[in-house]
Amino acid sequence: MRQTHNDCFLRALARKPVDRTPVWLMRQAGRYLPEYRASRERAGSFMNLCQTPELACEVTLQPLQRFRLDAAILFSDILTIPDALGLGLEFLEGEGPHFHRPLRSASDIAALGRIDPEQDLAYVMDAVRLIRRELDNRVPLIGFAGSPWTLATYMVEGGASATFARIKSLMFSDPPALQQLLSLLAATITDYLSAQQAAGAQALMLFDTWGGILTPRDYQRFSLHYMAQIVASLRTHTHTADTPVIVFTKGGGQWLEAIAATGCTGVGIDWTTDISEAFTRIGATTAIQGNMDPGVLYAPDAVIHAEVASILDAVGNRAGHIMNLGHGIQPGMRPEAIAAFVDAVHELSPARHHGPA
Ligand code: 1CP
Repeated sequence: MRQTHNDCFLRALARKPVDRTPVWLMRQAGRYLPEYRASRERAGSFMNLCQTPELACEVTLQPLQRFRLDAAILFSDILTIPDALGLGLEFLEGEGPHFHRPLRSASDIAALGRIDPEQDLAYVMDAVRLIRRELDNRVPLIGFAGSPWTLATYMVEGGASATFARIKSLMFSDPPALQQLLSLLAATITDYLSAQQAAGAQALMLFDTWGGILTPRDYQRFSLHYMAQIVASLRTHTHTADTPVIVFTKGGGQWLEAIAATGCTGVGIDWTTDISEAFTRIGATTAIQGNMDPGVLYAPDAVIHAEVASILDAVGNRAGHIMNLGHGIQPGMRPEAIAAFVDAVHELSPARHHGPA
């Protein structure tokens, strides 16, 4: 396979020297882009957008046509796995995800079967292959999945939640039932990520959006334990042994050492952690991805520029930084604000990599 033309994202993940800091953004494809809204309109529904490889490919590439990004991320959703497991996913306009058959009892969990991602999520692998072909090695492609704990929250709640009443109720009243679900998800996610790698994904990311709602003990027991299993399994399979894996727990700043100890290649951090301290804690073994407060993107361009400078200053000339937000782009954000963020990284970061130490 040909070398990726722009490999600064993969080099930074490997903590190798780079000419400038690589940059991409979580949710870089999405409703803040008018061209995304047009594609979604044509698709008719969010699920149809995800399930039609030509459309998924089209929206994956849209942000790359506008901004000088160093990685593409597969356009899909973390909830494709629960959908394939039979929960019946629908995205209601303006309301977010909704499952027709949520898991409401231990017997619902016991009745779940195994899936074969190559078969049951073939549309995702078709999209990965098509995106790789269309990217033509311009930048690497990131594949992803939700963490077992984060998927379990949606599967048990039936959708988004403000209180997490149902998943917490299950966790505290019937931990073995939850652990059964998390084990099944860990095995399924491993197969799913491995299939994405086989289809062409060059780095893999685990989104643990809701790990941060747990106590340190329960984070270890119900979230990190299963992510560590996934990373360990990917490391033992020959074809994924060298594939970089990024683990992102939103709100996980106090657990960085434990996350790095899973053996992942990179750790995503949100904006509530000081990035300089993060490097001191885990930068000797692990790359760090983040961590601008996405809220800065509501501010004028000069403020965005100054915030990028402040993050780059905090990192200094240490290797292994990938610039990103601390969480995803929101629909109301201006595309020009994203351009200001990306352009500031291009303008300000080369001096960090070449200049005096
Ligand atoms: O209306 C629309 O067009 C749908 C909006 C949307 C988009 C653009 C959803 C529904 N998902 C996505 C794409 C998506 N989701 C990507 C694509 C790649 C990218 O450009 O980054 C990725 C990586 C995700 C991952 C995802 N989905 C996460 C983890 C990351 C995070 O943001 O925390 C989560 C929690 C979801 C669930 C989900 N899917 C969609 C929504 C609105 C939500 C959040 C629901 C909630 O509020 O809890």
